[in-house]
Amino acid sequence: MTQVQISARVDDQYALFVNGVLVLSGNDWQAVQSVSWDVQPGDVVAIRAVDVWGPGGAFVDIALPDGTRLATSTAWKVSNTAPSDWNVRSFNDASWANASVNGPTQLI
Ligand SMILES: [Ca+2]
Repeated sequence: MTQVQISARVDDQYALFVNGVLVLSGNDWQAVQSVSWDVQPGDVVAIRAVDVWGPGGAFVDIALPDGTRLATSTAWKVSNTAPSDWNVRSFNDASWANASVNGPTQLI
């Protein structure tokens, strides 16, 4: 296990999961929230983001102990609908679209 720092800022509301476990949530688009969490290769970080009004977007940054940063990017998968198991390791997201970057780099 490796302890990472997961930070998120979402316009407007979100719930962030690691392997289906809720680890962060919020409803203030101006606030960055962070949590330290133990992960291992193959773990899934998933975020449910909801835009209530105006522009919307989500930014997630995962900081590893060696300085590596894994931020939201076009490598992340997105969908407007999801089955109940969408946020666990066994879920196959092959049919989901890649995220698009909107505005600043790494804002999806
Ligand atoms: Ca919004």
